[in-house]
This record gives sequence, structure tokens and C-alpha cells, in this order.
Amino acid sequence: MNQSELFSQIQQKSSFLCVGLDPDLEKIPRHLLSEKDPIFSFCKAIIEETADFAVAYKPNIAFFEALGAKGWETLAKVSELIPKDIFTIADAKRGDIGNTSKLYAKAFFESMDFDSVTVAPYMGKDSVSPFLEFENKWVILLALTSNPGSMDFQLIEDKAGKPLYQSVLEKSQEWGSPQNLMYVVGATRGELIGEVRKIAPDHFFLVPGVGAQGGSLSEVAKFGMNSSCGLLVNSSRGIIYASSERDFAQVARKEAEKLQLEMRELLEKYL
Ligand code: NUP
Repeated sequence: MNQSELFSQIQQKSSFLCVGLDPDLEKIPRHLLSEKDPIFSFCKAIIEETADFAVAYKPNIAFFEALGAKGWETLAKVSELIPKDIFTIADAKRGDIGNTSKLYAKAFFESMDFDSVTVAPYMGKDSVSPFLEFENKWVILLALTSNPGSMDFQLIEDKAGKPLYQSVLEKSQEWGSPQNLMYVVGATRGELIGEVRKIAPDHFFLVPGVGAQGGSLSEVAKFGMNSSCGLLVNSSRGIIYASSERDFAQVARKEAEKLQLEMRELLEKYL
């Protein structure tokens, strides 16, 4: 999916919601455990109920990998289930020397047909570029993450006082364009989203951290929205684990709808 198709989905649905699929056998409703593939049944129900409000789905690969070979099969089945007009993100946080990155890219873009994959910038250009060579596919580069440990390295300043995440944003714009490169910017860093937007005015941001991590959707929109929206705001636990009862998917739908309604207002306000 290209940038204008993504923006057109956002306009059609009045939503920039990404539903995070972080399915955990210990957290999914108990009654699903008797199913042949409980994780698949869980994701299927969540996707069916939230697809009206979501412009993206983000399976976090760890939750599938943890189940070994069966988890990979489930991931492939889940990714095939996602409607084709919805953007897909493999949240895998990959990156390695060039020839290895190329195979990570093949895994997510060819073996599985994800639109994008999250990539760590730490190993530099030759570790990121192989992902950028696939047509109509996206790299989502970790810039300023939502977790407390983001302070450990990302905010370290160089001699000129520039924090590391800003160098990542500047340097990586030499590797890709707003047509194939997005950035992860955590919702928990509301005050800094505006700084990131100044450095990357045209790029889409994947923004995790609303819901369970406490980030504010209105702050994200205020500081982060651009003229093509430029935001995919993710919520995982806040949607998928809103209920652990038999009605979990309907409750997830309500949570997704709540966020979408707020997003509709924010789009009207800022776009
Ligand atoms: O900076 C990041 N923060 C973050 O939480 C980058 C991420 N990719 N994530 C992921 O987003 C995290 O691994 C999880 O899959 C999701 C957030 O989930 P939740 O806090 O909404 O449950």
C-alpha cells in the first residue's frame, strides 16, 4: 500500500487507528483454550469486530514466535485474514548486516505479505537499506520509543547538544523517503512529538503507547498530525484485552470505536 492509498483509507474511515495484535495464551479468554488454535480464533474475532474502525493491524511477532513453529503458522493465517485495504505492520524490530537484513525483509514482505516491518536503526544504513528495496513496502524505524528505557540511549546528546533520536531521524532520511519510511514515536513522549514532526514533516509516524501505557491521543494529534494525517496510533492491550469474557470481541469493538470517534474529531480539528 502506498502513502496516498493509506491517507485515503484514513479519510474514508475517519480513523488513524492501528489495532495491535499481541495475543497471549495467558490473557485470552479461557473459553478459547479448547479451540484447535486459540490464538487464531482470538485474532480472528478481534479482526472481524474491529475492522470497521482500523486502518492498520500490527501483529507483534514476539507473541507468535513464542509458540514456535505453530506460532509462525498462526501468524501467516492471521495476516491472510486481514482485509486487503488495511495496512499491515509486522512489529518485529529487525535489523542486521546487509545480507541478513535482506532475508528478514523477504520473510515479512515475500513469504508473508506484510506492508511494513519495524526495524531498529542501531546497526546503520546497510542494515536498514535492504528493507527499503521492496516496492510498495515500508520500513518503520524506531526513533523515539514509548518505554522508560528509551532514555538510556535515545535521549543522549552529542557534543552539539543533539539527542541521538534526532540524529536517527536526520540520517535515515538520506536512506528512504516519506513514501517508504515511517518512524516509531511513542505516545508517552507527547512533548517531544512536536520536535520529531519538525525534523520529519512529511513522514508517517507509528505511535504506540496510548491506552495501557498512558499516552494521550489528543496530545499526539496536536503535536504530530500533518496535512496527510501522518499518524497511525496503536493500541493493543487497551482494545484486545478490554474484556476476558465471552463478549471480548464486542467489547474490543466498542473500545476501537471509542478511539475512532475521538480520532474523527481530531481529524476535523487539525486536518
Ligand atoms: O516504542 C514502542 N513501544 C511499544 O509499545 C514500540 C513498539 N513497537 N511498541 C509496541 O506497541 C509493543 O511491543 C506492543 O506490541 C505495542 C503496545 O502495546 P500496548 O501498550 O498498547 O498494549
